[in-house]
Amino acid sequence: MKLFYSPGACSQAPHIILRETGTPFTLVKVDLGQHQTQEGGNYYELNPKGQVPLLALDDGSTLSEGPVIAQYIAEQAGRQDLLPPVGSFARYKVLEWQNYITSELHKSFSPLFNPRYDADIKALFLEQLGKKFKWVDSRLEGHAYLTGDTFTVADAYLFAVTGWAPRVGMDLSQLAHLQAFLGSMAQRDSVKAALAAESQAKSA
Ligand SMILES: N[C@@H](CCC(=O)N[C@@H](CS)C(=O)NCC(=O)O)C(=O)O
Repeated sequence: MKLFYSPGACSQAPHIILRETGTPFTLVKVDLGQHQTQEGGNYYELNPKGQVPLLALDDGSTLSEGPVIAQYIAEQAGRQDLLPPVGSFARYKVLEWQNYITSELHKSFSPLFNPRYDADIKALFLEQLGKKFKWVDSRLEGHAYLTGDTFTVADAYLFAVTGWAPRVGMDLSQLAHLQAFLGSMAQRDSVKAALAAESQAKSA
């Protein structure tokens, strides 16, 4: 399978899960500004939404929406630690986080990256995001990961979006539990490998 991604974008979450599960895959970088893939194709033809990530299966079918891609990869690999089984309450707790991260964190960053939003609006989003991260920090107290001491797909997603904070001038250094989480994540081989591959691609 192929993962269409952009270095440092939300596609980093399914990228980490691909490596975590040992799934064979090829990374294909997308120039989001030019809508071109590194293979030279028009990205809109693959994904009319124009966004990363996109997973392309060997049979030609595609799947978009990062949180769903990560779930698909975890389930295909039979990794119930990354996403608990259908019907279990633990699964809903992971999905609860997936939904929170996508709707409350991920999309609150979008205006901060958009030059067309004015400074007042950006300040409001920064303030709201700051409160949300403070709450996330409180939920991490006493355990390594979001739903306990087991790493799940939601942790990869939180890691990817939290990485954007320095780029928008958000200082999260006082959030001790969140910092401990980032430290644990940085120790994982899957995360190290994903960051190395993306950073190499960025400078290429
Ligand atoms: N709902 C989509 C959102 C994906 C998304 O926001 N991707 C960003 C990068 S993090 C992107 O491709 N932005 C370029 C664009 O929207 O044109 C998902 O969760 O996968």
